[in-house]
Amino acid sequence: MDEPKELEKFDDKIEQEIRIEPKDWMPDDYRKMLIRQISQHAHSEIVGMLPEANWITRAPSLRRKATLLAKVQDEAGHGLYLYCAAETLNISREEMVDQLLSSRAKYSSIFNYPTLSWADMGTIGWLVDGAAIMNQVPLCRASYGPYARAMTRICKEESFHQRQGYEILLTLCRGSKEQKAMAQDSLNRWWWPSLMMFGPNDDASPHTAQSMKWKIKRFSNDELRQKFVDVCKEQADILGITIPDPNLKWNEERGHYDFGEINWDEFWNVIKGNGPCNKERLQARIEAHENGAWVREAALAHAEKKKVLVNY
Ligand code: BYC
Repeated sequence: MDEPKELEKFDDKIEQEIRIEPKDWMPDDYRKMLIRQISQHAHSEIVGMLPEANWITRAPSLRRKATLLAKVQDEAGHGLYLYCAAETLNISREEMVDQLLSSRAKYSSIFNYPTLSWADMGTIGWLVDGAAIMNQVPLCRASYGPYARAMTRICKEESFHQRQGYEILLTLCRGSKEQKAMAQDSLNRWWWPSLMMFGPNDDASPHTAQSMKWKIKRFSNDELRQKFVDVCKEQADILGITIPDPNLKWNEERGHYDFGEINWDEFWNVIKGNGPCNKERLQARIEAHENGAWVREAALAHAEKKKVLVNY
């Protein structure tokens, strides 16, 4: 089939909500858009293990330690499903990892902030995993099959993560005055960076319009951010802590909460590599990659040996 006919068939599938699969013809730009988003999503899961890993040895009880350990392991799993989904688009794992380690690929801005207290484990689960769910549930309907299927499983686990985080905060908020103050301090530090997870405002987002046309993204950055604010306000009220935004007010006419202006200078600064922990996070990944070289070499040698045995 010539290209215009292939394109027509592709557009038709998108229109009719028929999933695009790895062996199907797809426009180059669709492939590039997916590789960009899925690989950066995978990097976010992997780098996202670092802030919480910081607290595994200091979790306050065996139950908390086991749960946090399991959560951090889940994030590794998410990274792996997503790298596999991206590999179906004809990019190798090595190339994606190289893009991350050489700062040519991004990962979520949120993981460049430090985890200073135990309450941060609760806040990350509540807000960071909460924002992730808000963004990722619609991605279960993304037009590219392998991405959508990976997201279905990831969302189930994220939902558990969100609840474990909220439960940590509920315990702190119902505890001593000092514990509640720790929860409030944590919310103060994580609230605005969590809103930044949804990306720039729609009018400053170069990819949203095309991504929505191709039904990769189903909602815009601002639509998802608004839904998140609406849900979190109610949840903060139950915890009895205050979202640090004096402009957060119910707007009867819109049926949503109005909220204050995000500090976009801070957002772009973090994305450019100048956030509080960017250098530390990247260094940790570079060291993990270098220290893991022997595992990759051993696995390859083992695979070669098996090939020889099979051929023998
Ligand atoms: N941080 O045109 P836009 C998790 C970049 S991990 C950094 O709106 P798009 C978890 C954007 O990439 C969850 N960069 O782009 C893990 C683009 O740059 P490039 C991570 C950002 O793609 C461990 C430029 O800004 N979730 O749940 O249409 C523990 C313009 O943006 C950010 C995902 O990855 C940001 N916040 O929309 C706990 C979800 N925002 O690529 C939890 C999948 C924007 O042109 N990704 N940029 O160089 C998406 O849904 C979309 O890619 C985004 C951005 C909404 C993030």
